[in-house]
Amino acid sequence: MNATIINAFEALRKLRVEQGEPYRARAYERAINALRNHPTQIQSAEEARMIPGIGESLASKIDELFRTGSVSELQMARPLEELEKERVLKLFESVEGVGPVTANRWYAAGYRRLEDVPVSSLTATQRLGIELHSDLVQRIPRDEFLEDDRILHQCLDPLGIQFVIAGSYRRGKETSGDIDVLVINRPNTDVISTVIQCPIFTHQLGRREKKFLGIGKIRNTYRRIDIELAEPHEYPFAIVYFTGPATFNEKMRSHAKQYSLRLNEKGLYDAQGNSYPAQTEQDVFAMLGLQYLTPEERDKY
Ligand code: DCP
Ligand code: MG
Ligand code: MN
Repeated sequence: MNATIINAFEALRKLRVEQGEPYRARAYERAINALRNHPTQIQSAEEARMIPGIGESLASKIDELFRTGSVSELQMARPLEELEKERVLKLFESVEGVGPVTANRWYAAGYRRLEDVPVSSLTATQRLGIELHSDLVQRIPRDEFLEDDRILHQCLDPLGIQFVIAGSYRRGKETSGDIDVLVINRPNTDVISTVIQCPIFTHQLGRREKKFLGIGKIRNTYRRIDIELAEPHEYPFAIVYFTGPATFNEKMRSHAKQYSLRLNEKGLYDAQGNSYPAQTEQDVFAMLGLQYLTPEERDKY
């Protein structure tokens, strides 16, 4: 909780020590303790100002952090090569199929640009990730999803295949990182193979029995598309899971655990493995003793 603010304050505390300002360092230390004990996620600098131990000057740092995503004083105090390394790692990790481990390995090998990485060392996904990089790093505007939805309906309605676009789009976000499609399984049909016949799909990156990771082209731009396949009885659990966000799912799961229940994208189970069926998303919340939250409300948790 409030880890972003605590990390920034910890860095500012160290900076004050280096600057020979022990009293100011102490002020950060007190604020960090207050933040650690604060029971909720702080949403604004105004809210932070109300917390005893956070004065005007510290609240203004939180304000800057919320507005710009960083504290300029901290950025300026850092050695240049450290900033450069962070920039390069961020670039590498923005490539599909590249995580922190590969990014660090590439940095250690002396690569600084995507062109520096030998093509022969890339996986098929990474190769495509670099080839389509300029498209894939773009956020997807909300109105484009209307088009995805229309095309998928055109394709799948005649076949009786039901789907919902989930993820950040369903949570009402103005832009999304990818397109998350939850599809309901049908007996005697290879549903995923059928779905990816739709003309928006261009590339497959990975596939499992009930999951597809790929790329599609909409309005002349390549986009990441994820498909999850759920059995009809799993749907309420699958839609809660795939709507997210991930932090909300973790909270739901740990909440279930308190009652010795196990929640996942397929169902809710007790310690003996008995499952608790649900008809709707509302049922899933109700069975956990939680008030229903609309998808838009789930980012706060
Ligand atoms: N999910 C999860 N845990 C993960 C990854 C995903 O619970 N480690 C769930 C919650 C996410 C959903 O799957 O909301 C879709 O995953 P995405 O990574 O596509 O995340 P979002 O759609 O929420 O955001 P973005 O706009 O970045 O795609
Ligand atoms: Mg998504
Ligand atoms: Mn996704």
